[in-house]
Amino acid sequence: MRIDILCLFPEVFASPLNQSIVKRATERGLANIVIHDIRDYTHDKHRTADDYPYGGGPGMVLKPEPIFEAVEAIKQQLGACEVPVILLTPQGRLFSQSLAQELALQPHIMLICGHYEGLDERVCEHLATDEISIGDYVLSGGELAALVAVDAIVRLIPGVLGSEFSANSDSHSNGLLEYPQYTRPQTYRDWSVPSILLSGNHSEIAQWRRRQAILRTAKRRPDLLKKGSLCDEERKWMSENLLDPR
Ligand code: 6GU
Repeated sequence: MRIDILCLFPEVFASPLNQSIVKRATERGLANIVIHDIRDYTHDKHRTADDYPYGGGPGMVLKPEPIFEAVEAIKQQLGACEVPVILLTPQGRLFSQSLAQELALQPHIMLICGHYEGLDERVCEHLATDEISIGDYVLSGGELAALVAVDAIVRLIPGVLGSEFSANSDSHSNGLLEYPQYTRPQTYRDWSVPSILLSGNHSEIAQWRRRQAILRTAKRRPDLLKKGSLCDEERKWMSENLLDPR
């Protein structure tokens, strides 16, 4: 999968993309992440990427020309036309595991990082195919949001994780938070690992984990349970245990 990232602060990306799973995906040729400096597509000697907002007001606005020219140059170079062009902005729709799963199946995506007070609306209207936010808070720029999205997407590219299993049991991939995990020692400071996990009874362990995931989700993120990720038997078990399955 090819991912082009357009931004004003390309140095932000070097270290995060060079660690752990994303690094391995790149080394194995499963991800090709290319960072572009929007200023490289300006034409004046000051490399001006922003300007004052029409109508007045505080802050600066990213100019449309370098962004359009960057996207068009990259598309032309690759012979690409139907590429998702995704704008990272606090005004976008909320990023999620299911969107990460969708994007991980694309052969190519482009990410544009906004900055300053904003970005000329013509980029949103006539260049971007989608606008994404990573949460209801404001970052200084889209770079960190792009890194978050890239990390979530790249680990879902088929073949990137060791076993398909490890992505499937992640929190959110089944609509539930993940069950609690334990490793050695069996007892640490008087705190023992739940004995069911030592029983060797795999079906009992699977049921315990599933119920722990449901309990934890009901307590911490009841909003997630509304989406109907439970079977009838699990709903019955929840109401017997005074939990509200919605
Ligand atoms: Cl994508 N950009 C910025 N600047 N702030 C954000 C965001 C994106 N998502 C949440 N906050």
